[in-house]
Amino acid sequence: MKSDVSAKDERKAHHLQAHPMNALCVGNTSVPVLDSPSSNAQHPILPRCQSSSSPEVDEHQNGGSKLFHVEIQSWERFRDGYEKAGQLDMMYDMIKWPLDYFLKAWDPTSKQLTVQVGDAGMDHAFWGRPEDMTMARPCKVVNSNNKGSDIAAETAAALAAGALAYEDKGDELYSIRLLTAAESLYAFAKTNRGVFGGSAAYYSSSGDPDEMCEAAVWLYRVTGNNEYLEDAKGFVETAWGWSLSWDDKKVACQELLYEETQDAVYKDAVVGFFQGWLPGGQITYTPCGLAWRDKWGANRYAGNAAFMALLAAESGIETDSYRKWAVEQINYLLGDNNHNGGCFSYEIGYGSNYPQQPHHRGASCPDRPAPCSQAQFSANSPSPQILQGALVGGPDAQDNYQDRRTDYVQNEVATDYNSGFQGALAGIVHLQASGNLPVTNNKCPCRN
Ligand SMILES: [Ca+2]
Repeated sequence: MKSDVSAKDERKAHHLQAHPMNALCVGNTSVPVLDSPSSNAQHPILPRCQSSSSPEVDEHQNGGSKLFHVEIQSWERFRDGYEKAGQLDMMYDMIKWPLDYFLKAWDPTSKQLTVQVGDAGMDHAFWGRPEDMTMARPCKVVNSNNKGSDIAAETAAALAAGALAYEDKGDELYSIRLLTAAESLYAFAKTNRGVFGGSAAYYSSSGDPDEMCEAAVWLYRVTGNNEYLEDAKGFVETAWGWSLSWDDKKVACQELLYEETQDAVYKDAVVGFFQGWLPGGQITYTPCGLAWRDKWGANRYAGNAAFMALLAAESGIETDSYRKWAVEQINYLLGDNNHNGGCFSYEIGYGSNYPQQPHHRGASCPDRPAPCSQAQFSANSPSPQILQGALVGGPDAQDNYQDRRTDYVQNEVATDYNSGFQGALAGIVHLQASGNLPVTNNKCPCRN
């Protein structure tokens, strides 16, 4: 078995250089946003495709569900962590917004999935509040003519995982709606295979077997139907993943299948992934010990990998070493580093020493009716709104980090940045509660 880490690394690096605006997509639903909507509110986006005025909180939306299923996976495994933190209701609220969105996005009659709202170019040319956006918001769709089984299957996985979450919550009706949509969307994806190219400049996609595999496993978990499990075994790739990212979810499906089957093939693939990630493998480590996968959002890759390590540990794979490594990575993100005198949290709002200038348009704007424009983008001053809970991109390979809004490589925030990170936090609370928090040995410990 060979790792594909190096090849992926090169492809990714090339992709990022070729598309310097790559990471400007911000304001997605699962990063804690300002003015959090109530759980009963209707999502206004889908009926507004092509509209010239749209008041939604979200901005340019693409990539389908990205790593949304990861959030629900963390709920499933570390539910007690959310309970102990008093965040269980918030978790249900957080996942219901995108689930409602996906239900509206998928039309099983015409077999069409809306996968993107907004024109990326026009969207990125604007700096200001989302509620002040007035440009056209054209949609991109996936159907039998425009293939996109990667996004369709990822969305099906999210819907199926959501069905499990809401069944557990006791909302049987909503759970059935989610499952029904998940099954028809998965069936559509299976008969219309092909990678979606419509977001290539922003969230490129290199293949769909990982998403197909995830959808099949989650559907098996909800229905118990063995056909789904057999499908998943057919789709799974046992190569070692580059990371857990919007494009590459191999390791997630390897872990899911190991949990379902206890088959050593899948376990070995997960172990291989972490051989690449743990010290001595193929990942650069910063002097203070961050597993640094890429200059673009290094924290996000570390957070996602830490979450996977906690999941793998929970299923009995290298439990002690994976837990220790995962907690050390999260420790780094929350303060065990040397930035700004040390004890710097890359999660906004945690402690008192955290990023002041995330690359986030809404957060950079003063309260209305004060104007907000490009001047706020360039202003070298703290954002007036606190984007509580968002993880910013992170440092370079030498632990250097500049808290500047204009630097979107280091200061981006996005759903795929918070998905694994927040799951890892729930996992750590779970370890604390069960008396299993490992002893860690961070290189730049916070002494305050
Ligand atoms: Ca993929």
